[in-house]
Amino acid sequence: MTDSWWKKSVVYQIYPRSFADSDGDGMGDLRGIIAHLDHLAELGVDVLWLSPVYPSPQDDNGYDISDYQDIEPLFGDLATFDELLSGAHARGMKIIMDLVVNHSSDEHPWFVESRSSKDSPKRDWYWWRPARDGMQPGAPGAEPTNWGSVFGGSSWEFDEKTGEYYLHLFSRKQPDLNWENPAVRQAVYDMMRWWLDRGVDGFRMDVINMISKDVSLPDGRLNAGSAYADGSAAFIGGPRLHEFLQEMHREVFEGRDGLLTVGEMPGVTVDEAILHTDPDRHEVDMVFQFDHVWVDRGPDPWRLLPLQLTQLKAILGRWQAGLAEAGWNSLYWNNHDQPRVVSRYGDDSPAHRVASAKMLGTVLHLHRGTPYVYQGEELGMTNYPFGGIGDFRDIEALGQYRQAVELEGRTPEEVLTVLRARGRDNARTPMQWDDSPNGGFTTGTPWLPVNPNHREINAKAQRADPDSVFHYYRRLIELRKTEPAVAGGDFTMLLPDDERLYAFTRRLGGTELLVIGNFSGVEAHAPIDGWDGAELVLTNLDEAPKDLTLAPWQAVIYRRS
Ligand code: TEU
Repeated sequence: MTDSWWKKSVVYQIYPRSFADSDGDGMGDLRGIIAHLDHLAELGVDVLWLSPVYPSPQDDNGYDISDYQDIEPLFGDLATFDELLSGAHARGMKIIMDLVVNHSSDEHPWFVESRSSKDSPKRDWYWWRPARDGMQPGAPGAEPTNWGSVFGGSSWEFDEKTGEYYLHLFSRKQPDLNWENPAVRQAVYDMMRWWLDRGVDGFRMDVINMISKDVSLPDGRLNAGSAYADGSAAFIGGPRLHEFLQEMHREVFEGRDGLLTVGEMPGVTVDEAILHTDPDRHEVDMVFQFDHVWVDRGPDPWRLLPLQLTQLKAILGRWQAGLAEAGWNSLYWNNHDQPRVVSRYGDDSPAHRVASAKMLGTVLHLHRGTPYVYQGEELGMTNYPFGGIGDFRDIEALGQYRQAVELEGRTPEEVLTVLRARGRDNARTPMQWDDSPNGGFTTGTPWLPVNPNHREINAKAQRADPDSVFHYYRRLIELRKTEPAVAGGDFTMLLPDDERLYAFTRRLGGTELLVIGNFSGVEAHAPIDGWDGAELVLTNLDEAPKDLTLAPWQAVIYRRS
């Protein structure tokens, strides 16, 4: 892809089941998205990323796909999808699809065939292995490796019918596809071309850095107190990953323009990301790295660490510097797997919610890279007040809770403390459209409750209020279009040792921008010289700071040339 239009673009992620429900079944759908396209156009975003909308048993809310070439009936049908696509295109927005091909659903016909017998022509489309040497198949501890699955329990499921195990890095209803088999890869490329021919504008590729495994499947190291080992050394950035991505590029993307590809890559390093995103290597346009959302996660998964701003800056500064020459960063605070950023790195109390949400947006959007806005982030939506485990629906929360409490002896309360703060359902409560009983999301019973704060925090109120988070995000997005240094400028981190202020400059030709965000509830002075008399481009509070002394949660952008 030669034009790199996506460097000047902002992507908006839609989680369809929680966006807008048009038919009262409590579940968002495509018609609901169509009804709100004007909200997105007004915000000014360029690309919509749809989390999976394919037929699925919904074990992991659609990340378990049973048919790659159709639409989940709960969400609509292909004709409605085409309508959504043309509605977005008519408003100048592109649509990229979620591509979930590390695994399929166990209800996909490929897997149904594969599990039917050891001689099935599709047996080798998945990872089947016998029990550990000398052990009784199905007996405790006889799994082929000691790996734990991301959602708790072993990553191997014993299948009575043929007496073997299949690999599932996620839930047992998400068997891993075997990318070693060229027929699997060709089937995936075929399917991708089919969507592109239909008019979609690219893909967000789910855990794409896990598709290549070390075929010897070595055990992982077992940590004290854990029931299962972390096997990721054998499948994160595996031996053939670059080869597979280059093959995919050749087979699917070559000769097509105007597309966007972003690979989700938990655990990817800066050095690997440079190789993945260097345009001369023809792999993907950008990756989602995870370092900056793992900053508050210590070695003990069930202990919360407070944010240390110096660490966050060290991490994002390293990514900015690493991809300065070749490659390109994606920028995100939020997605459907992360808690709400205003509750996590900001302050969601009534006094500071609006200011801190705007500050976080400012800092993110002014980095060098392509920003992603997750639905509701443009409203400053917050975490949900979850009570007990019965309030959660996410397979990850439920599975990890079971493993931690039942197998590893954690107390329910220590596990719940972390799930309330970090659990994925925080991102998945319905979009807050207005102040009516279900927030305008549905006329029925929402599949996950609407946050009670929708009476204060909702799109209708914010679109009518020029000082809202919504209009501030709109201005941030607009600034990317009007100030070339936002997309094109280089990046220099300032004040790396300051625990309150996040400060950096962006420079393009003779123009320089200074960006500062106060990540604290106290006033803070930035000891930076040379900006007297510079133009204040944007701030999130009524008063401009004096002498670079920022009020609590204040953000500023200055320009000089
Ligand atoms: O997520 C991959 C992933 O790494 C997540 O498991 C994440 O680290 C974790 O949930 C953080 O709490 C992708 C999708 O985004 C996620 O929704 C899916 O559940 C997962 O892959 C399996 O498809």
